Amino acid sequence: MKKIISLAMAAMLTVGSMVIGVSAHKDYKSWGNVPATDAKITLDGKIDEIYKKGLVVDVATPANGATGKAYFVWSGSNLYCAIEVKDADICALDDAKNAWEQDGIELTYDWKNDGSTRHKWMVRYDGRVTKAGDASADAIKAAATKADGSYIIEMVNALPDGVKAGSQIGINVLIDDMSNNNAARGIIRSVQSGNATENEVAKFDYIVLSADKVAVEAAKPTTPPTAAQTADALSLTVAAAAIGAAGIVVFRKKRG
Ligand SMILES: [Ca+2]
Ligand SMILES: [Ca+2]
Repeated sequence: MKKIISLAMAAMLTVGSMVIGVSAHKDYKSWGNVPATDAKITLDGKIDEIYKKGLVVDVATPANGATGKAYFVWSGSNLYCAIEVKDADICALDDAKNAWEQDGIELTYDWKNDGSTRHKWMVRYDGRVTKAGDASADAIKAAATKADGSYIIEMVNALPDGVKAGSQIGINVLIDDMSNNNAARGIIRSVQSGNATENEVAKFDYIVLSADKVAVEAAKPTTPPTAAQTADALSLTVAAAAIGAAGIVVFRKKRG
């Protein structure tokens, strides 16, 4: 009886916490599911095909010159994020300036999605990384490529212990957009980061690591597969035999 009462109380507590919410942070919105993949991803500052099957988020609010797209997939114990930035005025980098006063991106994860930690990295368009908050520099690897009017920053983080399929991760992404020879600065956020400034971790929205897997589609063959060729040859033989047999019948009828 005692056990039944304990179970009933546990059930009531569970229902209660679901109604009240475990923490306010979890009441914010999901950016969406980040699919898993077994595809090989090369950290080279280029958008691998598999990213296009991932979670894709616009980084374009408020509009302020630069815009971007952020791609997310996860694989094994790694979370990948690639951000492609369109920036018509990419200013020269200057080591004397702060990282956030250079063209580049800022990526922040709250691994427990409870507002308790702020793991932030600022990556400039040449791939240089500056850490902030609770982040360590070796928790991220980054590569970058730059073209006329655009750059790509590709990053991979090892997932901390306990972060797995089903986990929610608080997140904020923004683009630091300098213009006019570094004289002016704009910040471009993802729409989903609109609730919070870059350091208000407790207000972050979140991503969800999905168990669903995505794969790159196999390239279409340029010649028909062997099995189809064999089938075609076989049906031609059957057709020829049928014509032959019909020919014999006709011939016999004429003779008869
Ligand atoms: Ca790549
Ligand atoms: Ca710029």
